[in-house]
Amino acid sequence: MKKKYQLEIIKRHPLNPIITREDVPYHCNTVFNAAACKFKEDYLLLLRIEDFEGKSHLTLARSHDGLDFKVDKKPWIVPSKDPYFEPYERFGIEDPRITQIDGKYYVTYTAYGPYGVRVGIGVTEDFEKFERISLATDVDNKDGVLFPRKINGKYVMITRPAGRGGKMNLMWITYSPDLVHWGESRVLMFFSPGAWSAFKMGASTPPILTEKGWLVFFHGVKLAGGGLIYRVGAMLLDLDEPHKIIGYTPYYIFGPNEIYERVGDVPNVVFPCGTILEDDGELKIYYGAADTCIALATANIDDLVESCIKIPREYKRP
Ligand code: M1P
Repeated sequence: MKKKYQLEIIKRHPLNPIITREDVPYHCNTVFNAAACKFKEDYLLLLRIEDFEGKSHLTLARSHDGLDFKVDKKPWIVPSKDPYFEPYERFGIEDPRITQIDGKYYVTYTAYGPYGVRVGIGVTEDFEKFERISLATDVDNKDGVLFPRKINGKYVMITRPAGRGGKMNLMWITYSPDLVHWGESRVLMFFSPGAWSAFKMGASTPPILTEKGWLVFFHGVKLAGGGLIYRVGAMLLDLDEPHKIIGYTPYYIFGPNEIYERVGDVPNVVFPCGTILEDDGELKIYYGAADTCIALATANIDDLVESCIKIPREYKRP
């Protein structure tokens, strides 16, 4: 089998971008960074939509083929008015991820308020009623992705506790009996795998179960002369001891190249928050481009796993 060059593994859809603000039935500034899942016969995206005050909320979009999406007429999850959650969501809710666990759909999101950012968690069974469960982290900790099953009886989540603004390159893994109380935390990845992610990193998409381990995309950010560049790498984690990194891509495997990724509210950003694995091994990857629109790319799941392990490297934490 011919080996694929690292930037050939993930292929953009020719009809990109697949959702822009013109597709949103109400006025908004931008639409980007969407969670994804299948629900009944539909593909669902949970879109981050930024209004003209600069605040974000989350709105559903639905499709029969994973490409042609219809955006709901109104937002689904908006910043909470509940006295406990309100101060922490006052500036908006951002960057959702969806993880299905035991038949329920858990949404993790960035709660953004005057004190900084936290990971919020809520649950739905029908994509109508949404119940908040917790603000799972303290301040300045975001990019929370939940594993799709409990491991050793505990919920597992990757987050990025990284100082105000997240200007540090590390990810942690943490455990919970109930999605409210989190502990047994430890560093998952510290020190970027390369200069391409030296400025900061964060988990991008919820872990995908493969025979060889949990496959997780992460974003890596480089501070270049012209500003930040957001790119994507992948890592493979041990199935039973997910704090153990089996392998990872020392280089990025996806980065901004097309005009819709290079130009927008924040240039040079590709930011996946959701994937859908098809029965034939094709992985649909939904990503925000330049914080302005949503695009679709695809990859073969085996190629992605191979990209993590083909250069054997032991991940050494300092
Ligand atoms: O503007 C690029 C991204 O910046 C932030 O991501 P992070 O804190 O992980 O670097 C988020 O605001 C994200 O939504 C945005 O796409």
